[in-house]
Amino acid sequence: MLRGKEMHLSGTEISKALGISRSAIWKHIRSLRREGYQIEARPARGYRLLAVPQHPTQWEIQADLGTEQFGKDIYVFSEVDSTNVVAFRLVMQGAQEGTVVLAESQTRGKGRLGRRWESPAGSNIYLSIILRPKIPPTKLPLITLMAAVACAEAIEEVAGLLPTIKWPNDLLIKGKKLGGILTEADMEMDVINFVVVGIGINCNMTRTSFPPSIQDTATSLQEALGREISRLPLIRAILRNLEQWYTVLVQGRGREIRRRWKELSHIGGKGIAVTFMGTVVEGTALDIDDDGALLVQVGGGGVKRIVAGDVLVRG
Ligand code: BT5
Repeated sequence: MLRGKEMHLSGTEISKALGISRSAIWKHIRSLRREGYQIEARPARGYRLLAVPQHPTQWEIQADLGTEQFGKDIYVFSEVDSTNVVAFRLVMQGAQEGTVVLAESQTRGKGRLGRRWESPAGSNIYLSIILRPKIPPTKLPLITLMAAVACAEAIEEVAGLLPTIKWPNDLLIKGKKLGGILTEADMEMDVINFVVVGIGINCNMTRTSFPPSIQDTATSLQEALGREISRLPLIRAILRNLEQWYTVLVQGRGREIRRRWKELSHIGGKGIAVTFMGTVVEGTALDIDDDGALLVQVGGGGVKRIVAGDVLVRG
């Protein structure tokens, strides 16, 4: 209603036109501001729109989404500590499965094991989604793998580039890190209460805008394509693909995820070293098993099963 208006619109006018109370209007204005809309509020005059956000909004994403459940509720913020942290808070407030949190920037973007995810403003995707899978906790690693597959396919659909996946959570282009996935769960011995899957994808960043520490190892879609990409269709494609692959997972068809994951795997058959909490396993990446664990052929003909760690590809 405020779009294209030079003058202020009073609370009474808006309230009449939309049939909602003035306090409801104020609540909406506050949530629009959190999304990056600049709205002036003057006591005797009302509201005036000064600037709209440059990033995809909740309504734009939902307009042509085509999912059943994922993205029914979407929260978009200009800046948060971490979208995963916000998603955890929303679960405590009763958020439903498929609720999405997006931010333009993160002040404490999280990688795995306490590492940091660089999250500058205005150019990338930082997205978290709340899931309540009815699967045994042993199958949890499959969530990360299915999310990696869904993101790789979404990127191919929208940008025409198919990333490879490095176990367990890296999306790579030409061996450089384009994105990462952080799966965090709240669980008990034999039941998963909920899961938050956090996805970071570098979209419109140039090499020099990466911090020096990751300039040689990170890449973005803009770098790979030589042009900027629009984030809106990519966000939609990610949510659609996630919903499809998640359905495959909860229907117990993990084998299909495993098969697709292997086609996209960056490490199959390669010499690797996997590090986890100070221990290193060296060998050849063989496969993943039905629970998403990595199987490594080690010296002497043995096979080690690895459930967590960082992979270094030797060649
Ligand atoms: C990851 O961790 O790859 C998981 C990243 C998940 C980020 C998303 S953004 C939305 C959601 N909210 C969050 O707070 N997090 C999730 P890991 O495998 O531990 O990789 C971290 C390492 O990647 C760092 O130690 C750096 O070396 C490198 N890195 C950091 N930021 C990067 C970036 N923007 N692009 C490429 N590499 C990066």
